[in-house]
Amino acid sequence: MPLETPSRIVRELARRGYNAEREAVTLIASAADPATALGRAVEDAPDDALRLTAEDVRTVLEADSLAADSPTSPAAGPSSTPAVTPDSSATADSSATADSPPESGPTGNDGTTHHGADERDAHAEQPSTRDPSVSTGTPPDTSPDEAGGVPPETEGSWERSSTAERRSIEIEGDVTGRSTGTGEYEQFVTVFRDRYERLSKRLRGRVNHRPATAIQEMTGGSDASMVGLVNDVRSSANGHWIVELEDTTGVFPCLVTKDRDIADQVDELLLDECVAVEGTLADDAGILFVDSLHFPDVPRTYRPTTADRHVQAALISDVHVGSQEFMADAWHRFTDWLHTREAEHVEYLLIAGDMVEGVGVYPDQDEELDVVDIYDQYEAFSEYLKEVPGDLEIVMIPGNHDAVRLAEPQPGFDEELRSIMSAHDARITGNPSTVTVEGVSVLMYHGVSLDEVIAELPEEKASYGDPHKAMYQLLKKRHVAPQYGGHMRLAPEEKDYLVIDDVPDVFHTGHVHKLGWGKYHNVLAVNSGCWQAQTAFQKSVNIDPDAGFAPILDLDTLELTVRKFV
Ligand code: D5M
Ligand code: FE
Ligand code: ZN
Repeated sequence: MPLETPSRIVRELARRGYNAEREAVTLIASAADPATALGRAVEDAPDDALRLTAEDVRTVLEADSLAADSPTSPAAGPSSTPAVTPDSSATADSSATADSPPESGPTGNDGTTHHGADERDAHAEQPSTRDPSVSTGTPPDTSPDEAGGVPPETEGSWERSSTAERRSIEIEGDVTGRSTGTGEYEQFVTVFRDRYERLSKRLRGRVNHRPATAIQEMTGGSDASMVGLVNDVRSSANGHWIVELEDTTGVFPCLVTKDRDIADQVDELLLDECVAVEGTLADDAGILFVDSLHFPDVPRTYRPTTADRHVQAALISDVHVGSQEFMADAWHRFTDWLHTREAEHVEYLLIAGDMVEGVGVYPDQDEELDVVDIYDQYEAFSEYLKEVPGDLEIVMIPGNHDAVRLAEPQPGFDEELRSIMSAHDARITGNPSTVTVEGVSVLMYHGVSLDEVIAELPEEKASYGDPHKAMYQLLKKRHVAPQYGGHMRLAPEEKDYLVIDDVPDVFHTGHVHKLGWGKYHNVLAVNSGCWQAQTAFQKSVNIDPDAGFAPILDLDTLELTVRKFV
């Protein structure tokens, strides 16, 4: 096959059993005759080498004078790089505040479709709106397969700064290898007790709370406060809200009258989340009239940590290899771009679940499978992953389509799947996990609970159009999947791995296949879209996925640039 683009070179090298340094691929791409250069480099590589280095390639290029002799080498052609105008690409300003910047979301090719561009978000602290919508520039009208040509940035050789020793990744909160849950009733009691202990701690300082049993003994008319998990929310005959809270001693009913400001906050309540209330007991002491309601929340003063050098991470999810709708061309464009100079600072790739389409995940899913065997799907995914430059650090968590247990927290891929995906030496961790990259903590969670949050909350607080707002709710509740029993399955471990103990600097999810990002109390929330075109099911329920985008995060400023590869 012709070898004009990095992804093709990488595929050809993979076919011959090699992984390669990014610069090695760049050098081959820029050779006068890439096919010959590749063949010679492979021939001359040490027998035991698994990874072709830039040095290996340079040696053969110099020996055989295969290097391109002018910038207009025969290999050069029209650009196949993604067409995003850098100066108009979307950024999420790190100085922005809650619910801030993005009336985010991709624009269509005609630049007209905006997520959240309607002014449903009427928060007072809304900063002046720039237009942070993704610029599409002029998308290439040919697919990379037809485009033929080396992206200009890959012409000639360029040195990547040698930064491997400055990299760091630490992982916390990973259930992999620690799962003890067998699903017995007592274990659910334990995990909810742990949830209560850890979340109530955040609220105890703010209210002078009493246990449910103590409140039951208090006299009518006294002030009282309680911290509890939401056991039930129902409306009374006259339209007020009755919120039943449960702590480790018992339950107590609380009444929020419909004409109070806080009635608006009742809309945000999910079952099983932890909240605090303050109020006054009714004369008969049978119910608490609520004056204020508090969530564990992220402090408004939270200051994120940033990396101390200019380095970037690509945040993606929902690749869905094995689906007929997997967008291979967009993926090739993305991986080609990763080989270009423009992407030289991208040193990390964080993938938030749904690597493959899986089998039997949804009814009738098999009709849309391109690869029907789950292991073959991972083999195929592994081939696509090989297109990613070998010098990127990759971290992956599973999602609901992956071949791990569905119940959350989900452990990382097992040995068999790891060995299938071993070419890249990716770090494999559970869903959720906190991945700290050069000091920046990224809470990675696939996002199944987002469906629940979006279904339960009013449109302006959480919607598929603004998935980051649903993420804000999870941050506010300090729990990635508060409501038990709906879409989200819970595995009762000895502790609640889904509690957000430490405030992350970045919260990265996927699952809903929509792109959206913004800052909540200075935490950057990013839902990263997908690489799967609309499926028949999605069409039937009007889900219009944002496919083929890669949000690129500056770890030194926490600014985000979304690049489009379709
Ligand atoms: O799900 C992608 C999005 O689409 C997520 O919001 C769930 C929704 N979805 C997709 N297929 C179905 C079916 N069959 N039933 C209900 N909801 C669905 P993902 O799991 O990443 O494919
Ligand atoms: Fe998905
Ligand atoms: Zn999913």
